[in-house]
Amino acid sequence: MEDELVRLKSVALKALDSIEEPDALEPFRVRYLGRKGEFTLLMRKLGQAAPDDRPRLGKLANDTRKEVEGAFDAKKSELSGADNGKRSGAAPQTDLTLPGRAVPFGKLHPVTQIMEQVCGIFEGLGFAVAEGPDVETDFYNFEALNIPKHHPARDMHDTFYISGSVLLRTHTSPMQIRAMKEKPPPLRMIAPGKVYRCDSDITHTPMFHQVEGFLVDRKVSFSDLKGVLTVFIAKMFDKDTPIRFRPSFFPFTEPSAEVDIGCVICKGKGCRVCKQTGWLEILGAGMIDPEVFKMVGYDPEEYTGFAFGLGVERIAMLKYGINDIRLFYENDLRFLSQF
Ligand code: 2NM
Repeated sequence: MEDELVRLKSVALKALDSIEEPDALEPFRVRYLGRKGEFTLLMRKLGQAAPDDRPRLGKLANDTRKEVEGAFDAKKSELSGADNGKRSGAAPQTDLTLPGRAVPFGKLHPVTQIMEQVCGIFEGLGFAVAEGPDVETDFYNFEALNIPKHHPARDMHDTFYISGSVLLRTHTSPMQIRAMKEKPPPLRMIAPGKVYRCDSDITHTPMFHQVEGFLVDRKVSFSDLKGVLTVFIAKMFDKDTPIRFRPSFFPFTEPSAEVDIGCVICKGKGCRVCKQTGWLEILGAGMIDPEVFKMVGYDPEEYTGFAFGLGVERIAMLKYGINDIRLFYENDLRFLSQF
């Protein structure tokens, strides 16, 4: 009986301790202290004890019960707030001198910030901003860009297919194809947005952001492309950042080039980021292939144009010295709030 009393007391006090709402008080009282509660049930067993033990056990049972009742009353007044301030003897309730609660400010995601900066520069150069669906068809994503079925160039983009010829766009150029099909030249546009490729490591995420752009008119030349990209790089990075064009290949441009800038980390001296070359690749570009013009109904004899594309995360990583692209998408505010 003694053991049972000790156990009941500890169970009851523990249950009382975990109560945080006034509504939970009455069920506690009924269960432990009520007429048919645990204490009453235990005290009924007093009759079974040896007559000599009864007075001692009876007193112990009463004392234990009183102790729990006392704790219950204390809890009740604590939860009703009647005790506020009494303990310290000071005036109760609100401390008007406390500073107000700070409202935390959100900010734009670093990738969004860079995307807005890139678009802002091209808008300043007269480029309009195109929009289009993330879910595309084989025609807009590949066929119209001179990437026929079973062409090895399709392997460059590990495509997420939704069904047959419906897929997640692997670049933002489908928006540009749509724009060219709708409007005759002259046209200059950028297409910012999410793109998807089945690829994941420290420099690739299955979803990332691109800004692509193009300009079509009569007599557009490669020097126009160089001029526009030189201005873009001067505005995006340091004003005197070195820039170079390297021959490359894309199915939708001919000739094609990859554009490097002098390493922003080591200023061209050679470091880990630029793999000791002193240069960083940041853009792909070229003169739009006549085959693309035929697909959108432009006359390649009359018009020429240039196009370019860049990865927004890559620019953000170079600008901020971030070495793992996945940090952008872990939603860790300690990382994100730094930008
Ligand atoms: C790049 C590189 C080179 C490009 C081409 C076109 C379009 F639709 F006009 F043909 N848009 N973007 C292009 C050209 C994109 O990204 C690395």
